[in-house]
Amino acid sequence: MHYDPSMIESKWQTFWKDSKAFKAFEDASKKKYYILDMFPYPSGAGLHVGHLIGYTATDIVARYKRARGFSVMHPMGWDSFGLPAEQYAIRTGTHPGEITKKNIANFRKQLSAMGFSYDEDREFATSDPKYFKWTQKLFSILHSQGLAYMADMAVNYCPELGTVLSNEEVEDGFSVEGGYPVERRMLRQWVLKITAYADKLLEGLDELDWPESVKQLQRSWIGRSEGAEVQFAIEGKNKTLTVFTTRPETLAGVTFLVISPEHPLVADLISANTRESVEAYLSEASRKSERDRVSEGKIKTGVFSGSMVIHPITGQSIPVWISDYVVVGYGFGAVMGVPAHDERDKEFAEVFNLDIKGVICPDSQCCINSNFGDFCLNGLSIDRASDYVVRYLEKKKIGKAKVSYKLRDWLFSRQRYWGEPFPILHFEDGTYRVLEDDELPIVPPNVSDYKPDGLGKGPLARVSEWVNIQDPKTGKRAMRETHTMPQWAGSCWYYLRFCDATNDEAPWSESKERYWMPVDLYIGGAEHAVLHLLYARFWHRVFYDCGLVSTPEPFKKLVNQGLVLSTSYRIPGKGYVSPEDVVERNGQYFSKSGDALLVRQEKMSKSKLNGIDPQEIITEFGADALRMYAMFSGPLDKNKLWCNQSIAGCRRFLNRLYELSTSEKVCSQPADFDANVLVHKLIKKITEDIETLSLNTIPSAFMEFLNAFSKLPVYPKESLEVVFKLLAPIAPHVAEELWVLFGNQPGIDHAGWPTYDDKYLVSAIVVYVVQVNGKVRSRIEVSVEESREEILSKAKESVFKYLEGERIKKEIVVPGKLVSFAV
Ligand code: ANZ
Repeated sequence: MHYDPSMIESKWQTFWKDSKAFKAFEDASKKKYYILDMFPYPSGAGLHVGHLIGYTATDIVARYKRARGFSVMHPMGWDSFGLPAEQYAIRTGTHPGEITKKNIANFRKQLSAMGFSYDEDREFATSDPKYFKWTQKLFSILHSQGLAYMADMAVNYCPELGTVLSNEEVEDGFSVEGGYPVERRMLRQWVLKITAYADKLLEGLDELDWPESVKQLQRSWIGRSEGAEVQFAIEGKNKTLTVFTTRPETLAGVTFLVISPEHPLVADLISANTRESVEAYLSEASRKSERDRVSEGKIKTGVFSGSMVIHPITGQSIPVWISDYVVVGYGFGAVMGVPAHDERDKEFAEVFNLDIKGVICPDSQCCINSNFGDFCLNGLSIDRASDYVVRYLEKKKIGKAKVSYKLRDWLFSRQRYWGEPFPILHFEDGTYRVLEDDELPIVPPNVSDYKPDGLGKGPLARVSEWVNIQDPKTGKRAMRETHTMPQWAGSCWYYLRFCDATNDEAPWSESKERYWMPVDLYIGGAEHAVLHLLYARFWHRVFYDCGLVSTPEPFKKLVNQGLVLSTSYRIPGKGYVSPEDVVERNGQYFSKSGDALLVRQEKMSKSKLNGIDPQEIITEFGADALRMYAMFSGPLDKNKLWCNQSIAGCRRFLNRLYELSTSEKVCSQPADFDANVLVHKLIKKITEDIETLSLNTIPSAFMEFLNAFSKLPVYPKESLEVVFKLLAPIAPHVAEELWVLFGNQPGIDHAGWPTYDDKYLVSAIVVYVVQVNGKVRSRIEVSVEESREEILSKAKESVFKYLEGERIKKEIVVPGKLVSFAV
């Protein structure tokens, strides 16, 4: 019989859908397994093959765990608020909700063509009022915990996008989304106090089964530094300047102070003759992005403020400078300049000719030049001197131990239309009120103009009848908040909503959360290493502290999938060429018009014309072949090069299996020893590969198996049924089809997972005779995979008493038979 995926695949997809084959139940008698993908933003471009790699991996594990008797939850949903839909709306005048609906329908169709085993009853979109009602509610919980506040903040404002961006959304002074210039502005914003959770977010990392690289990224993003704060009295003013230092032991080497241009004391420090130069410098600095200001290698700039401070140890007057290499939001936005021991301070001192005074001996790494009465560090090691200084500062009440974090509070306002409105009413007297549960959801009004206003208020501000209301609860005149939440809001808790997706009374119920959480395996792209994964951990930890969830961390095990690369062709200086328009001559590549082409392996993208449409692959090879190939292409967490020929190879394997299973050599006799050896070896291999997520070696294991199995005189039905079960997670359609063709009830995922019997694996064990000087002294059992070194070491151990005190002159290994020592 001939294998035709186009007939088989849609048939089984309909069957699974209609029979709700993958519905997840809170079954107390079973162990649960919650397996989650990072849900997609439903873009207009449709599903990307990059999505498919991760989604196929999770689906394999989900189907495997189901077969092993777990109660599996494998859901899918849509992260559907976001800028692209809004920008499309601006260009076309279509409501972003309409666009989103269309895109979701397309994504759903594409995913279902892959045969993924989602519990469809749990599907939701974050832009649905039924969902964001609870996002608004959760914001009010954060607010009630004192973790949401309003502040005038220097923000990253992107005029082109018409919105404020978080630090994470800005790279080198340009927006990550779209690459537009970003400038600094003051705006009144909602801010979430993630800094209050810095230590908890650090500690929580230790217990997680995550890639070390991701944990390290989060640690350095949080950036915990231990040190001290030191106060310097400003000369002639009754004020002090406080700095943060990680090197208190260098205190005697301070020859100047530097503050950031935005420091609140700048105005106090200016003198009549520095006013002009300081103001010029401040306006210059305000035009630079933060990244430009602090980047290394640039010539330091700065200006003398006009004031001096008194050095607390030496009593000397030292100048206060203003420079943009000092970061406004870090520590106190002020630095004690120790040019002898800090590179940036040294560069600064060299530009402005400031004193340099060494206080640490470069050879002994001990303190020198630091003896001033009751303050004496000379001869002390750095650590001891540091402790001494901190105690000294505390005693004199001019400083104390201090921990600083790189992490800043999270700017949570966006000036956009297509996001969650805040559940906030502002009153004329400047106060505000958080809306109560019975007032939610607050749904954005329908508008026809989504353009940003450039004033930092957001498009909602133009809808006067929506903004200006009489508060039904207080009777006061009130204005709605016109900012919206950032896209991260919806993805901060979606994994909790999946536990109880249709609950109208609460975001989730306690019992369901307790059953399903934490997520056992979470797979997604490495680009979320900090943003989404840090924000979600933050919300979750707050919920945990409020008693709303049962685990401190949401995602137990995390795997980052690698990127999919594909060959791109480019005419240097001109642009990309589609692969169809490429001609090969003697290993060289040319465009049809004869230009020599640059051939590269790059991340797949539309703009590089090297994208692959999953739908085309499915039409040509079938979803099962594509699923198999998605694993075959390489280890899950590594980048991989897309190769259509290998998909054809996967398809040929499925053809052969199908033909073999429907051939006349299929018999109903019990499997003999030879058949069992092959089958049980396969069971062991596939089971271990799925357990360890070494999914890339599964397809070749099946291919090797089939090569050997096809040589058997007959094909026992019971052996093939085991093979179908093993294949079901990877190529579920064909596995289900053959399973049913063999006379079984549909639902192979629920038919149990085969186990192997060691007695059939013995063929993989070889017995070696061990000789010493020609005499047989022992026998050892070794697996066939063992290396020569391992065999020799086992052999030596077994004849230890004959080798003791002897010199081995010769060692011989005859593979599969004999080890011989001459002593
Ligand atoms: C004196 C000193 C001497 C410093 C020395 C370093 C080396 P991390 O490790 O990143 O926490 N600093 C403090 N606040 C700053 C700000 N707002 N912008 C830029 N730099 C700032 O760095 C802490 C060190 O960075 C602090 O320790 C301070 O310089 C500087 F040999 O103080 B140090």
